[in-house]
Amino acid sequence: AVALVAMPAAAAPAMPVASVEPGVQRLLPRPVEAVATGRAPFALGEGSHIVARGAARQVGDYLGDLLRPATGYRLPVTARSPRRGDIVLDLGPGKAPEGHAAEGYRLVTDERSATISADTPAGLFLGVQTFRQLLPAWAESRTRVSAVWQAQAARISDYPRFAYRGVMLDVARSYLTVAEIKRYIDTAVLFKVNTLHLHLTDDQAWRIAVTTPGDNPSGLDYDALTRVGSLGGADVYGNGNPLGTGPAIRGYYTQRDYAEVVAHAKARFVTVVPEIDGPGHTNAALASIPRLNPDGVAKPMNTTADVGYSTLDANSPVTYEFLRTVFSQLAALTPGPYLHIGGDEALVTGHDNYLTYLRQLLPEVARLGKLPMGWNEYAAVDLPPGAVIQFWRGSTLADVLKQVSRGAKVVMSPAGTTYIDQKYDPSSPIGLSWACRNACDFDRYYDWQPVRDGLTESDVIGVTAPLWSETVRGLAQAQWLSYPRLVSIAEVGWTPQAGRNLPDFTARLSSLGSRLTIAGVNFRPSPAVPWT
Ligand code: TNX
Repeated sequence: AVALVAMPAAAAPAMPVASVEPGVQRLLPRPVEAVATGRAPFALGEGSHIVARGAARQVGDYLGDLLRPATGYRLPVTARSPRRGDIVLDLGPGKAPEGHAAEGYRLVTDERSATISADTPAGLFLGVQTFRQLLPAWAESRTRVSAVWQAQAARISDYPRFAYRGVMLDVARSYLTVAEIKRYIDTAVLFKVNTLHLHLTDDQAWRIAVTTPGDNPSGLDYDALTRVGSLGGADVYGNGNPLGTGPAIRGYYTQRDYAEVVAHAKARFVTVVPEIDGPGHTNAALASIPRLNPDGVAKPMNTTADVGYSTLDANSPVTYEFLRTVFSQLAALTPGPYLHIGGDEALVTGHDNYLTYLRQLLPEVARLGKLPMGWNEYAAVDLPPGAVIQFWRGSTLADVLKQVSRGAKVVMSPAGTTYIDQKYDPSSPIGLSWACRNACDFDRYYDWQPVRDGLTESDVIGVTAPLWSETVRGLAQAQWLSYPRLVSIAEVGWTPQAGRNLPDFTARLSSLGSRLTIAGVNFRPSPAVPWT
């Protein structure tokens, strides 16, 4: 993908990349416990195998695919007893740090082997991301490099602070291809992000195909959601702007496309959380299906960035027939536990209608065997235990706390410290600036406490960085706004609060530039980082 706007390219490393000493001091996010043991380093060689048995094989194959291009080694995934220079994926009960079976892992590197142990394949996968960062940045190269493939001798014991470590892509305001979403995932997992929230629908566009069901009492034309509703996007720049309009902004996912994204994510232990926003943020649906409107007349498509003017009709049975069809097809495409119902900024719905809408939709989500997730406004109604509230602003805090006391959980996305669609500073060519002004670099997104506002550590299941896309066109721009700030949020989600501090994080970021450059990932070389 080519950036359509002149923006600073990824930093040219100031020093030769090979001089960067990878090691435990460089890891992102910072592990719970990591020591350099002072032994001889691990050396990957021509004869190295990846030793992985049973359910560990999937992770072994992933690691092999990752390392073969740069090293040119065969790296067969085998079940042999480990030899010197092998990478060992050791899967079994009791291997992870105690109490952290789900995603914890241990990693030991020395001249004998690199051994990752975990209770689950997910834990192995996370350990692999750490190991990857111990290797020279050239390991990210997609073409062969002659480098010394050593990893510092270390002993690491690690597990996440939160189980939900997310990023949100707003594919409604601007479309991303399946290939772009896959590449975006591939980079995010390097920082142990494990959830991809896809904002699939909004006022400007509808991106997911819904097939017309056999049971269609109102005779709704679901094909129109993509035939009509996918042709939009947030065209904030207007015609002729170098940021581009037209095809880059439009598009939709067939259910096959969508399943392909979900499968790619799943193979990387990433859960996809699909969002169908409502009752507000629904103009594209109202423009596609006339009968969703009380007067039976389709709304015009609207490609402005305006919000808060649209609503589904909470008092029409057609609305719920429509939602049942959409959410049941989405549930069938969703192996993960959550369906996100949106619920934000329903400014013309009316409070009673808003409550009516949620009280009809939430049982539907439960009937589909899923837990609901929604923006914090939706805490206005009683939620089932395990429901998740995505906290983006404090306006409904009393409702949030009440629902939490009844068993709801919280994902923190406070706009001022997680919205990676905001400009870094006024010179950023893309980005909005309502949630954060002037100084919105990685430091601000790093230096905050996700457990606050009367919430406790166990009320919060994690964090998400939303990348709203009114101003974003294509993968390179998405990456530019994400890096390095998504790394900040990833560490907020992974590393215990007491283990985090900004100067240390800044120092660790410095070697990331070369890694991202070699990986072909666009980023903003933030001036505060001494990029090496
Ligand atoms: C607010 S945050 C929105 C989105 C916009 C975003 C732009 C939230 C739940 N709603 O509709 O895209 O601001 O930054």
